[in-house]
Amino acid sequence: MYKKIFSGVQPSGNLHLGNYLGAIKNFVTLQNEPKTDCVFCVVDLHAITVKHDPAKLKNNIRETTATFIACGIDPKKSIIFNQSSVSAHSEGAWILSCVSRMGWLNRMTQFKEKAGKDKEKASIGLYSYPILMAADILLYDATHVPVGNDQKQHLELCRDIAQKFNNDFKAPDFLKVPEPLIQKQFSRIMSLKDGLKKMSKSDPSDLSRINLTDDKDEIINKIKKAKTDPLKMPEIEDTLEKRPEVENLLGIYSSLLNQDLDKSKKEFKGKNFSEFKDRLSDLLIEKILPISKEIKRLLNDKKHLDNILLEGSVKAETISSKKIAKIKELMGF
Ligand code: AQP
Repeated sequence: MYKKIFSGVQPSGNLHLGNYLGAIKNFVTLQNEPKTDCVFCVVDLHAITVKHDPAKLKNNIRETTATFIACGIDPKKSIIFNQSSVSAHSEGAWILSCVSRMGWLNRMTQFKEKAGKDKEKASIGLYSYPILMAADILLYDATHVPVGNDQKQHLELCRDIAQKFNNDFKAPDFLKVPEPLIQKQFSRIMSLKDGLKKMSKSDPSDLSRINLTDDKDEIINKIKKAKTDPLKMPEIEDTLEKRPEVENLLGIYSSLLNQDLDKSKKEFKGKNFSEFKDRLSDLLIEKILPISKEIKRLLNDKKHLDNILLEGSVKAETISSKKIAKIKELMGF
């Protein structure tokens, strides 16, 4: 079956292990599958939904682009571009916001988490950003969207929007209803400081995450300081519900090796944490350091990165301008 993949990552700095294991690693696998076309977007319009530093935005866009490439996305095989350079995304978001219902958006838990107690002061963009995300996906007729578990609800909203548009404008199957691609295991990597909180770019503590630009000493230090508990490493039959930090670290280890949690549990059962942490640091250094070095190398040639984005934008523009023209026609413009 032919697959059209679309996914995006916000250029809000500090891309981390959660972004890699939850999303980008999967992008690379998909890119290399037969009968699959991929579009990967640096979703810079999403990055302005919270306060951002204009002086840093351009470099953050380049850094996210460099991260895609350093992780294995090949601009010759996949389209890589930044959202703000293709106007159909903003136009599509407005049109689809007139199809979406307030009640649907009011249910989005990520807005509640991100806006916190001060939701009156949150931007309208933060509230409505899942509609922009829907436009991103629907403009490219994506059949599948690889995301981390935190984006599942937004994908469901995107499916609802597509179905309502098709019904309202009597255009069956015009907007393709996409399937989420969420890994069965390890699709939600948690903070190194709190096993109940998602690893996130915006966490004020740098010790809460492994950044994809961290060096060897930073990785060793962060794993050394990662929260654990006073017990020994679990036995295979132990459930980890009450030990979220241990579950998370073992999950990271397993995901990096593409192996079952049980296999990792067996490897370290009953051992001291220090032994496990040393092995985890070594593994992270082996897997993340080459990415980190490649990101830094690519960032030395800004022009090259800008050209990749420009070429990707031209291709993305060709696809999305046709789709937005048809959307407008169906709406009677
Ligand atoms: N902790 C995570 N575990 C698994 N997957 C994750 N993703 C993000 N965090 C984790 C996945 O990475 C992709 C890109 O995410 P994003 O940068 O566009 O936005 P986000 O989900 O809001 O990421 P952050 O790190 O939490 O950013 P901030 O702090 O800026 O809000 C998505 O597929 C996401 O699921």
